[in-house]
Amino acid sequence: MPQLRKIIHIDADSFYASVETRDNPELVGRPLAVGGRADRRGVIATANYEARRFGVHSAMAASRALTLCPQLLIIPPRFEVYRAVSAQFHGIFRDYTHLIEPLSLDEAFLDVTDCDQFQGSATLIAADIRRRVQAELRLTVSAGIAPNKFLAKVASDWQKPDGIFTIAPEQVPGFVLALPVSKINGVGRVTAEKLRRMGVQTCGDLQLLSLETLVQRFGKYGQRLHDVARGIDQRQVQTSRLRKSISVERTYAQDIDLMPAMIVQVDELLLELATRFGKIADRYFPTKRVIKIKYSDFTQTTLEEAIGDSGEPWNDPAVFHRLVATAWPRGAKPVRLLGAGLRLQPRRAGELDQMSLFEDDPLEAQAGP
Ligand code: DCP
Ligand code: MG
Repeated sequence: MPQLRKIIHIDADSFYASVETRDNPELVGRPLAVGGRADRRGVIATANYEARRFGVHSAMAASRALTLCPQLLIIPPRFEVYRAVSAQFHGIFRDYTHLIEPLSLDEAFLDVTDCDQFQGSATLIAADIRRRVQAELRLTVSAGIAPNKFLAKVASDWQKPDGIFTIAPEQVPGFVLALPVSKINGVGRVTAEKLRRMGVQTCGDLQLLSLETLVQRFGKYGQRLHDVARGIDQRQVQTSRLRKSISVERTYAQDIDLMPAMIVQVDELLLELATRFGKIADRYFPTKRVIKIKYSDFTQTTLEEAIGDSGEPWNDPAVFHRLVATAWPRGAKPVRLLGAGLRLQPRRAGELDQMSLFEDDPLEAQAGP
């Protein structure tokens, strides 16, 4: 029997938007989104709950959001502020535990198994964290409390926004029975549809499939499905994580449809990639070069190629140019986004990178010219 842990998952409510309303109170009550400009093909990073009522959501084109909600106010992101707020969240978390795993700027797992405040009640600890975030930062975060990471994350979403929800160990078997499989991290539209065709909609249904069947249909992920269907998740809260890749990408205001223009853009991406990689080059070496292309119709393709030992530098522009020239004809349509990246290996076994999540903010990469 594995030791039961006490895990809290914290997730700020409509994070970027809440920070903006906090700092600009006249925006309270208005439908608001943070994102790029509609006339520059911007994308919505997040919307407040007023805007969500109109169907506006993250990753939606800003132009589409304005169609759904014409009075929507879209403001540009202020990443430095969100990063500073995130650091303040972590300052509060550290008063309860040092076992903190950040998932993004506004989301983290906390392992409070060994925290003895509030007689060790994880629910009371989470309530206290929520109280302090409200009092000190004037923001709301939702909290989920459970014996493992999988369930804690489900729980934080359960009463969102401004919610708190606990799944006690003895409630786990009952709770998972009716839990839709779409709530499982990693089950996207495709897997959910595949499961639905197998007659599976809830974790209860999923429990009826044997491990053999699941592994046969889903490969390695089958074991994971078998576990989480029963509310089992042994993953530890990881205070630091290994970086596997690094990349930069840009969405363009105007589609690019000529190879010379793409080459110019790739060179710009390489300069930025070199700066970013430079900060971690003492700990990681690149094993592959990667090019990502998103076409005007939003289909995308990636091409990666191992870096040989012929001695040319990883950022040899000629090689990246060739990758783009090889990948582009697959879609042969105008290009709205280009990305360049590297797959990485740690130089020493066990090398960890504390800051990876913060350097890798995908949104930052989205702020196009
Ligand atoms: N974000 C983004 N693009 C996405 C998803 C998120 O830029 N596709 C950014 C903006 C969000 C922040 O990350 O404010 C946190 O993401 P969440 O998924 O936690 O969304 P929110 O905090 O905005 O809303 P919720 O209340 O649902 O947690
Ligand atoms: Mg959030």
